[in-house]
Amino acid sequence: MPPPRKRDQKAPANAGPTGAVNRRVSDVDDARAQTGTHLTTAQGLRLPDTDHSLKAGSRGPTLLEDFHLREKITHFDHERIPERVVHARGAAAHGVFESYGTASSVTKAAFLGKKGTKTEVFTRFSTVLGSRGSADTVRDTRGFAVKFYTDEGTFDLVGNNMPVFFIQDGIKFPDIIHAAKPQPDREIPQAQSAHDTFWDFVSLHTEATHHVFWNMSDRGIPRSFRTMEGFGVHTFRLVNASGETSLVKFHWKPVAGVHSLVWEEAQIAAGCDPDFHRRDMADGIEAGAYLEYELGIQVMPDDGTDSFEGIDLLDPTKLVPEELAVVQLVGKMTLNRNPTNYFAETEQVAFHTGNLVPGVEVTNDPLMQARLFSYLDTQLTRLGGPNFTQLPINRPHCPVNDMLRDGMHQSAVHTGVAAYRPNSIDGDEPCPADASEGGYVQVPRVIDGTAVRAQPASFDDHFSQATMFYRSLSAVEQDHIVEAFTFELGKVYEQAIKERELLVLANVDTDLCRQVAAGLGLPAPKGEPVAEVTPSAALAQLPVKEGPVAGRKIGIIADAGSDLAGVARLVKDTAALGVTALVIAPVGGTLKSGRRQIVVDRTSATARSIEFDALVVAAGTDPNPDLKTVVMLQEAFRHCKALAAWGDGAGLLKAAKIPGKGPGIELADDVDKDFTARLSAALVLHRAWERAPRAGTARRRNSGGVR
Ligand code: HDE
Repeated sequence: MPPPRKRDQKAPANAGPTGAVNRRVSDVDDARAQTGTHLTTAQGLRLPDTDHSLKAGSRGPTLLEDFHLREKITHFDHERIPERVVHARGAAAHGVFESYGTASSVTKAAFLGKKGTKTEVFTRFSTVLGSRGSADTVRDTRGFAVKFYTDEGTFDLVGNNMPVFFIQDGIKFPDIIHAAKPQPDREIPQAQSAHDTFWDFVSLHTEATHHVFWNMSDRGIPRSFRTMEGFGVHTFRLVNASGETSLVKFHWKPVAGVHSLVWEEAQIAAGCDPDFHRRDMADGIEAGAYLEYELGIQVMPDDGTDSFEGIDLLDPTKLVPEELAVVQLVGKMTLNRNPTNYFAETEQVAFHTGNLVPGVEVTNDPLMQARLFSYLDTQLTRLGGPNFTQLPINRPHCPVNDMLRDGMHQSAVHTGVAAYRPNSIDGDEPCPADASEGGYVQVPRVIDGTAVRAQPASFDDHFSQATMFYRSLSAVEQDHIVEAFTFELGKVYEQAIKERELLVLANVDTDLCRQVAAGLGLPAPKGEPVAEVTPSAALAQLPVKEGPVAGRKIGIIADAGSDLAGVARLVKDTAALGVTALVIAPVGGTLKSGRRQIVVDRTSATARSIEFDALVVAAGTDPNPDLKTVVMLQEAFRHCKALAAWGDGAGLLKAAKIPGKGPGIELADDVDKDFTARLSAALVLHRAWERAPRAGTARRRNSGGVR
């Protein structure tokens, strides 16, 4: 807290005229919580003992007089704040955004200006439905919220990993969330949509269909945060220096490619490692494998129609296919620093769709309009008052002079007496001037209309883009959607809800509906799906575009009898590619052979296949594995991951009933360059999808099988 300033004192260089100093999270001394070398009370009183309460005799009752006990317990009792009403489960990282300088023709936003302009960012990823302690890998939409600390003020791009949303009007948000969160009688199920109220809602509000298809697709179970796309969802209005406007959709394109888990893997991870995604991000950053995403914009003319190629740009259940408006890359975000303290940063960060900068404006999308109210409002309860912008993580990284005063948890010590403007009293305390340059001025817009609770007719098409999405996917991805619908509806108790959702599916794709109905043991109803859609190749995750191998993880199965020189070489060679190799052995400690020693990273009891993108068996390893190792290898095989062995290590694969050859199975005599290169090529492909078990369908709409 800055000391009170006398009238004749100069403000510190980084202070606004009110004296409120702009500080960053790194200014830990500001909190006066971890200074000095001795334990103290919150008042700074040194404490010789914090393990024993003050009692009337060593076996007597505790004295009310014990102020230290009371302070310690009282503070503890109030350590929790309300979790976010949605997106409670999240993880975040700091980073930097660098402009490519390619957006300046459409926006005057300084952070998108000159090539090379750098802006600090804080990005929080989240699931929507689960509580703060729920599992990372549940089937759900993921939040992708980025705070840009720009020189012109903070800009928040509060997006998701899917380009569309369940509802068209924000007034329905409490309803969809009540339906999707655990049911209120028993608070079951946690963090998932596979239950009656969710399917009741989405089958009654068919505008949700497109988003439901994204959730049931592989996008609902991302492999990691680093392999997720992000979308601003709504249409934004960008304004350039000449005042010309365009309508845009924001996209984040992960440099590592777009990859997902398979359903069984997601379920195993939810039990074995509920922190799967946050651990992956934190470990990756710590190991120097930073997360990278390019920001892109689809630019559409702002011609007064708010539509483009027949697509209503104000309807958040619709996307604009990339084939109609290419995604132009305008910059790159690199997440390169883990938070120091989860609560201070990740939990207390407050995003707000109304945090805009000159050059970025909103549109009339009725979902976006409701959000503009909600994000500020929710912080009042969650962060306990109106001063949450003073929390270190929420402070702008530019001067602030807001003329806001007082309120709960006020931590600025404002000087002067005239907290209004203009004023003639605080003489040498000049009140802030109007920003004649660089101020935020909305582009003048004509607003005219009759007050009605109604929506345009164009919002009535609930199915055609769901059909387009489904038919744009590869056969493997389509199979996954069939399986996901069959699983989720199979968890629904009410027959009427299943039947109603089948009717929705019948209006999207007849064959899909037939397959799901067969899985549920119900007749397939007849619908009227649109006859013709133009598929959008950009919506499919397969075929995989070769991405970087860095950031991938392999497990090397070895024991005391293994070729430890080969193990050491593989660890070294893969590390050079940015791949983390962990050694898995029957017991912990060190594997020793002669003078060579290899530290065991995982035992067969602590390792599980889900952690690895590939498993490799070392030569010399006992070919009679324990059951856990067999399960691990079989899971990796079922999940289409790369499997490899050198020398007689292949015997262990055989013992686990893994075929001796086939897609994604790499065997070699020795660890050499060729072996590492083949392993790396398999990793880059993410999975050997050719091994995927096929759902019972002969029909393949998209040019047959995996393309
Ligand atoms: Fe949110 N949303 N939302 N949302 N949302 C919140 O804000 C809300 C919507 C999104 O990591 C809340 O601080 C309404 C769409 C993310 O802290 C709350 C509506 C999209 C996050 C809220 C929507 C999102 C939130 C809860 C419909 C994608 C997590 C706590 C009108 C474009 C941000 C909070 C973080 C969080 C309201 C719809 C994304 C209650 C009313 C569409 C990523 O204010």
